[in-house]
Amino acid sequence: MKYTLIDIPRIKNPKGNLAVVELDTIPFPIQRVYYLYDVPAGSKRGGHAHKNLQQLLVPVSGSFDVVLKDGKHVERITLNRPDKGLLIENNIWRELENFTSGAVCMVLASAPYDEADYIRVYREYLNYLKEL
Ligand code: T46
Repeated sequence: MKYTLIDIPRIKNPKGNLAVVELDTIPFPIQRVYYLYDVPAGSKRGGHAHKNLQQLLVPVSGSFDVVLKDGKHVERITLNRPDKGLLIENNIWRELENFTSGAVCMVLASAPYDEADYIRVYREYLNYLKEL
């Protein structure tokens, strides 16, 4: 499964901690930053794969689960530390759920938004994998 948990370098301080993502923290130059917030209880996000996009998901507040599928394996990863990010490479199906109240999912992305890069139907995703 093409994912990696990344330790985000942090500077600890009794006055509050500081985490830094720099060019060498992740394997791509950041082209876009967006974040999910005010996610209602029970709501699910994601439910798609990307043909080319790579992303780092960071739970800057609260926690949520990410379910990853690659057509053969399924993995559930709980993200609950602002200094631990989940790097998801391309061609991986992802579903996000179990957001706690006030949770914020910040995403650092390798490319600008492009709807043509999405596969939003699971059956189409499985067919796409067969063509690779
Ligand atoms: C992912 C998870 C974690 C934009 O116009 N620009 C953007 O940069 C994004 C990300 C979305 N949009 C539009 C497209 C849709 O009309 O915002 C709407 C909601 O997007 P989507 O249904 O893709 O949102 P999520 O939360 O299901 O998925 C997003 C990312 O799309 C996806 O890459 O991994 O967050």
